[in-house]
Amino acid sequence: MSTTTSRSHGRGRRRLLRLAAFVVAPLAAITALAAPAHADGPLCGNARDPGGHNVCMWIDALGDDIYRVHVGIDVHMSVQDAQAIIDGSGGNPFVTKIFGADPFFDNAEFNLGLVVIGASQEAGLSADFERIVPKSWLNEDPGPGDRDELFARVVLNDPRGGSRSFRTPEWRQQFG
Ligand SMILES: [Ca+2]
Ligand SMILES: [Ca+2]
Repeated sequence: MSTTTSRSHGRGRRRLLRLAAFVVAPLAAITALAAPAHADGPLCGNARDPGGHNVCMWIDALGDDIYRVHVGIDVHMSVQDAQAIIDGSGGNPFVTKIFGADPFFDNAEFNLGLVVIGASQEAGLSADFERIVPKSWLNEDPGPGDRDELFARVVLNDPRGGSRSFRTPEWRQQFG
């Protein structure tokens, strides 16, 4: 990723999203609040679109070789546009997929499910995605001692026409 990539805790954004979560998805919100923070915090970036969006990824170890993969995104727009996209898409305009990064070809590994989505004046269109997976799913370079590089691609399909694609920075960790 470019030099504008940075690690950030993004507390303001998360707080906002959790407020929205209680309105639209109370069970999911409780799960999200209980999630332990990764030692390094969320890995966030918006290199290609500074000011236009922010997209974050993090992976928490839950024990017994089980991990929680989480992606959060804010796409800045008016609250009216955000609500129109949510309503027009039937509640989920996003497709969020985890990839293993490699020199020649990035392999698609698995999709994440929507946890919560919301429209707000402050953040525009916001959503969180999550999946709990075994460690083997994150071991995208299975050679002995090979470190793994994972990132998320979030595609926003606007029901009024067009789509946009967002990419997180790479999460680098050895999963096996
Ligand atoms: Ca790799
Ligand atoms: Ca590996």
